[in-house]
Amino acid sequence: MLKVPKGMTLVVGLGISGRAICRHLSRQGVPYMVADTRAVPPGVDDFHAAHPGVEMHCGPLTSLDLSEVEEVVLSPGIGPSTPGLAELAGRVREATGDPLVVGEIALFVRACRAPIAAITGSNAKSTVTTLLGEMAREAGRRVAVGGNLGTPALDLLHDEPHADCYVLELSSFQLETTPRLGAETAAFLNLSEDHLDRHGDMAGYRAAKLAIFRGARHGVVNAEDPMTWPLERLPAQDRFTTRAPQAGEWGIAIHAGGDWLMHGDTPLMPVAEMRLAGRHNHANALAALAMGRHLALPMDAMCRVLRRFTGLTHRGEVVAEVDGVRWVNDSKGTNVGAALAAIAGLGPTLDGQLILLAGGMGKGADFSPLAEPLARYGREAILFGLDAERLQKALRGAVRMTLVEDLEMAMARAQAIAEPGDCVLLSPACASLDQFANYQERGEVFRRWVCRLASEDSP
Ligand code: UMA
Ligand code: ADP
Repeated sequence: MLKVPKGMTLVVGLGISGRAICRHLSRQGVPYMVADTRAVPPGVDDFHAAHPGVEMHCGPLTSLDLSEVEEVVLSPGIGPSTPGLAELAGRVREATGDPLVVGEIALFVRACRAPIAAITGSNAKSTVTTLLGEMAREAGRRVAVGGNLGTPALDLLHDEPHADCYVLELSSFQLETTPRLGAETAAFLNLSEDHLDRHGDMAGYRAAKLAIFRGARHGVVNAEDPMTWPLERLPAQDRFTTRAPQAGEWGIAIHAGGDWLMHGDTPLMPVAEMRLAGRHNHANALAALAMGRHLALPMDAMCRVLRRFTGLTHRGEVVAEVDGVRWVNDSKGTNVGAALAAIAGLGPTLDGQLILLAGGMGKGADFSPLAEPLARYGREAILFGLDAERLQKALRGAVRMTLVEDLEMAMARAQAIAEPGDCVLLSPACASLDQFANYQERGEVFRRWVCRLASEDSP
């Protein structure tokens, strides 16, 4: 059994976060070694080259003696109940009283000197994080944006040390190992089924996400989703809704003959001026506005961003309109909650009907919540991939359905049945891994196909 020497920190995971943690500890002069549960983790050689002399252990953590370890810093992909770590639960570091096992974000909090704006939720994290970052930039702030979105939080500290605000997208995996975030403003956007293999059940998943509010000065929650409400009283809190807002809430109401984004009874801007489509994206805008206002960003700068922000690729992205049919790539709709929001969000904005392309690896989820909005807005659901039949069973009676082999066949079928005013929406409610490398590749296949269709169509 390999003993981690006294005073030595153990970094677990050799992925993007693990490497960022190692770079950070090296800069801080903290002695550490690295472990990865895989026998041959990708990129070992690069790691040795970048960190000569750092000891590495590959394989089960149960073959490590951690009795005298100084601290264990986990990558998000490795849970605290991984064999070999579970025994450390509840133990604290003598020197500081902090939990012995933490994650990357705990190190970030210790080293960060500027306010943190943090965003979590089952869906829409990346969109709201990017929107808020753009709003802060538009307001002239020096802002650094990252976290689960891509650039590890610890790299931001190094790359942008003089930022006056850090905007972080945080996953339940990252929050689970963050004892106290102490955010200036923290948003919990929505909660729907995901990652249950890691968190056990919805209660465990929610508890992990609620950690975003620990030590927060201001919280932003979804008025329509009580699961996002903190258990403790925060110094200040805002609520957003897609309905008419109550006093103090952020919402949507009729003003001057159209729908407007509102703060209480103050109209902010017409929804029609936003480039992002769908009710779900209006909710995302309201969440970003609520956080931005707490950070004292001017409303006119924030609204300018909403007027030009077209969204992130693969998230409700309008690829083209061909013969009056809108083709929307929402390949990032990898779970039922996301697809539900996309269908229910886009449905009411259409002159025609919705043609849904869905399927892939369903991760055991219950697809039945999709039946109601499809019954209301759907022309047809075209189903492909591993769980097409499970989807078909769950949607029986709600909407017309066709089963096909793959996405390209689904698109050909959609083209054949679409009528002007319709929207063809790829929001699969499933992971892509049965037929694609990842959701990005699935979205690219969709985009290429639509672009070809659009170019054939042009004279
Ligand atoms: N792994 C092992 N053994 C180890 C370490 C990792 O088997 O010892 C496996 C994990 O189970 C996982 C993979 O390796 O399948 C990657 O895990 P990691 O923790 O090393 O991941 P990173 O490369 O550090 O990337 C992480 C986030 N990934 C995860 O949380 C799984 C990235 O989010 C994030 O962009 C990055 O940190 C920077 O912050 C990705 C993600 O899928 C996009 N996140 C999930 C989501 O959004 O739903 C939470
Ligand atoms: P995340 O980073 O949480 O995965 P993204 O911003 O990448 O979130 O969006 C992922 C998917 O979530 C989108 O493709 C869309 O299907 C769905 N989505 C967008 N806004 C919302 C919302 N307000 N509520 C629920 N789902 C949403």
